[in-house]
Amino acid sequence: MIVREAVRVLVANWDGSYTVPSRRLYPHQWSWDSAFVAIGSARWSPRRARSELLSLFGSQWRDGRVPHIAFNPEVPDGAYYPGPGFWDVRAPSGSATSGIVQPPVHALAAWRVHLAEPDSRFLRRIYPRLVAQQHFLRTARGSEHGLVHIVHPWESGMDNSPAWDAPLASVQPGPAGVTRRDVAHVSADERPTDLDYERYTALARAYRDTGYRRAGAFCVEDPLFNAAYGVAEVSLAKIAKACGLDPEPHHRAAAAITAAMVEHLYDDGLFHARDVRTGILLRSHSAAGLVPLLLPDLPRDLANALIGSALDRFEIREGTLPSYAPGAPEFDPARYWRGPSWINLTWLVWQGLRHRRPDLADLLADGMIAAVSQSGFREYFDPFTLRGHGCGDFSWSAALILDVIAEHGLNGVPATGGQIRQEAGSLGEQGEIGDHVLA
Ligand code: 2M8
Repeated sequence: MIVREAVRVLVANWDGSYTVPSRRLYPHQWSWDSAFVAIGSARWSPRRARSELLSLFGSQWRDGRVPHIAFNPEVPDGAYYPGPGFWDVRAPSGSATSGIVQPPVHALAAWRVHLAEPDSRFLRRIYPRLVAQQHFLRTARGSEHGLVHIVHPWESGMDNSPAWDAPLASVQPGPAGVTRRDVAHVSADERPTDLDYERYTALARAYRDTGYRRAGAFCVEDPLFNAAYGVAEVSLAKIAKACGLDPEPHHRAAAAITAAMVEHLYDDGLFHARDVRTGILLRSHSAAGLVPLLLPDLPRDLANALIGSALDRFEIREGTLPSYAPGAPEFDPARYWRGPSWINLTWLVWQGLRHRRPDLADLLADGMIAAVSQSGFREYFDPFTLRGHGCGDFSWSAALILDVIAEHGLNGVPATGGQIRQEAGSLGEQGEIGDHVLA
C-alpha cells in the first residue's frame, strides 16, 4: 500500500523528464530534490531515475554550477517566488534557472542509480558533469582549508535553520512586502517568517547583481554541504573506476575534505558551520552536524561522539531525527527547518549509521515508515507526534521511502535490495526490483 502510494505521488509529480517536489508549492525542478527522487526512483524505474539526473544536469552552467532551480517555462512566473524573472539568467541549454546551488548529493545518487540497473552509457555521460560540479565548488566556493562555502541559506537546503539566525542577523533586509507564494499553500506558522524572506531576497538580489560571482553578507561553511561534497568524491571514485578511469584523485580529494572538516568544523560531539567572514564557528544544535557520519573515513572516535549526540541531544531512540535538537531553546516541532523531522535528512543520517550502528539505523528506518504510514507523504513531520506539516504528496518523502523499504523491508517482509544488493555484487538480478516493488 505504502509502495503503491509512493509511486502514485511520483507519477503525479512527474513532468516528462523530471519530478517536481510538489505540484503547487514547488512547481519546477529543484536540484537536491531530484537527486533524492532519483535514489528512490531507481527502485521502481531506473529509466526515470537516469532521466531525473540527466535532465537536471541539462541546466548545468558553463562554470560547472548546477542551479538550485531549473524553471519550467510552462509555469507562470508568479507561481513561485522568486521566479525566473527575479533570477534573470539562463543556462547554456536556454533554460531559465536560479543562480545559486544546493548540497551536491548527485554523485551519490548517480552511483546508486547505476547500482540499481547498471548502465555504463549513463555513467559515462554523467561523470564529466559531476566532476564539473565539484570543480565549480572547489574553485568558485573553495576556502584555503579545502572546504567550500555557501552564499545563501537556500544553498544549505535547510533554509531557516536556527544555525543561520546569527549570520542572517547582519543581513540588511530588502524592502518589505515581498510577494510570497508559499503561504498561499501552507500555513504561515509552518514556514519562514516575512523577515526571513526579506533577508533571503536581499541576499539573492545582491549575489545576482555581482553576476552570481561574489558572496555577500552571508558566507558560511556548512557541515551538511561539505559532507555531501566529500561523499561526492567517494562516489566519483567508484564511478571513475566503473568507467575505467583513475579513481585515485577522487580518493585523495575525499580524504582531504574529511580531514579539513574534522579540523575546522568539529567541536564537542557535533559538526558546526563556520562563518567565513569572521572565522567563528557557529555552534548550533542543527542535525546538519550529524550528516558527516556519511563520510566513510571519519575517525572512529568522532563517529562515536556523533552517535552519542544523536542519542542524547537528538533523542533518536524515539525513531525520528528532529532537524534541530529538541532541548535547544530555538526548537520548534512544526516550523520548517527549525525542528521537524524530514525524510531526506533522516535518510542521510540513516545511511551514515547503517554500517556503524545497524540497531539505530533500523530504528530510523522504522520511524520514517511510521511517519508516512500515519501522515502520508508530507513535507515534514512533528518528530514526537508524527503529525504531518508543510505540503502533501511531497516527492522526496515518497521516493526515499521506496529506497528505505527496499533496503530495510516492511512489516516483516524482507528487504529486496539490501545495500543496493551488496553494492553491485549481484547486479544481474536487479531487473526484478521494479516489478517486485510494484507487485
Ligand atoms: C525548500 O526551499 C525552497 C527554496 O529553495 C523554498 O522554501 O521555497 C527547502 O526545503 C529545500 O531544501 C528544498 O529543496 C525546496 C524544494 O523542496 O524547498
